Amino acid sequence: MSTAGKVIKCKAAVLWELKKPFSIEEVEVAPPKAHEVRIKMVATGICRSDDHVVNGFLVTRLPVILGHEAAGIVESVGEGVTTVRPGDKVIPLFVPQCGKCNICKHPEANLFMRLSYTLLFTCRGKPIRHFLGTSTFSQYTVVDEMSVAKIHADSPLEKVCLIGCGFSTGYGSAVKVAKVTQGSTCAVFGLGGVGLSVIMGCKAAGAARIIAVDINKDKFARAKQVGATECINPQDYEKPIEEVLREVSGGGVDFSFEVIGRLDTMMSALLCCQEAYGVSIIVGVPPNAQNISMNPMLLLTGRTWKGAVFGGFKSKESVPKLVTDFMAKKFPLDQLITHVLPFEKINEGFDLLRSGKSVRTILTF
Ligand code: COD
Ligand code: ZN
Repeated sequence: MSTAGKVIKCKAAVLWELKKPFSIEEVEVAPPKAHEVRIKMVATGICRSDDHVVNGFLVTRLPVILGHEAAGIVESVGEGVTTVRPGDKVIPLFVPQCGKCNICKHPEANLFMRLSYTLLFTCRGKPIRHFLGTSTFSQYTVVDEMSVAKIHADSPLEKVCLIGCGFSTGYGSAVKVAKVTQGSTCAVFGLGGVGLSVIMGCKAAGAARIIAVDINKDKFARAKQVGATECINPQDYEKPIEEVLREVSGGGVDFSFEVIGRLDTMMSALLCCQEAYGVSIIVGVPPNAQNISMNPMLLLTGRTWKGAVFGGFKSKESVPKLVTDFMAKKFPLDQLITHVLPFEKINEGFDLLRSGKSVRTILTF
């Protein structure tokens, strides 16, 4: 029997309070209104940013259904929806692309807009908040049409869900934001799932040397597997890591990436790039409301310092292409997936992330 037009009762992981485990609850999911799409979730990744909400580092109103890195199948669509149909495989987009605003029309920019949904989910009679316009920790979710991309009908959803956040954020930072060049030397600070994806991007762009930097040496084997040519642990040196990197690169790297989310490493990444032409990219999300004080001379000499969300990709047009590139084996995703768990074990998945044991855990529905 068709569920279109009806409220769906299903399971979702609700966060009622900060720093508490998720609770698997029965929720009610409203039918999609005009220009909205209801999706049956198939797989969702657990991203550091979801955990940043749980620990209060990223501020969102509660109770909420988190999750923003996923893939699923369209269940039904609201009036006026033209770009997806029931049965299509899709990836929800936490960075929507409307195609009409100044940001979307700019050739180099992507849109980062907070859509406000209020009454899509209810649980025990209470409204539950949406997160980043996606809320993928639920068997069904509703998103705006500008927050969903149709992908190839044969794509493996339990893998390509990573294209919804972590992979694209890292890979795009290298190929699209930095525009890494053939034969260049790159330094990547932080070897989580996003940092590893930066390495894949540097490799795809033809970098000759990719220097991976992390204080956890257990991350080095996987970094080498995906393309790092050297690995450095800052704790093995007396002098600051930027000096070490300037020395080993003969005066400074061409491209550096901060993929940790710390102010001190953002500064080190800037300082390790070549003073006259180095490019440094901020990928990690910094702690809420903190500032860096810096000497403008560092930029006056010729360095470039930039950042972007979602690897600078325009989401709705780029995600389907990234999926076909993955299917054409242009980059791997398997090395990023360390654990696969049933959705109900979401709290176990978060524990793995917090203990540093996982790169990415995929929850399957
Ligand atoms: N020096 C070197 N390495 C360090 C240091 C240090 N001082 N401190 C920690 N590290 C290492 C850790 O050992 C770890 O290996 C790595 O840094 C960080 O990895 P993870 O697993 O915590 O993080 P990731 O790869 O999942 O990436 C998360 C970011 C930190 C980049 C996070 O800010 C993010 O997801 N950014 C994406 C930006 C974005 O668009 N966000 C919006 C939605 S997600
Ligand atoms: Zn994310």
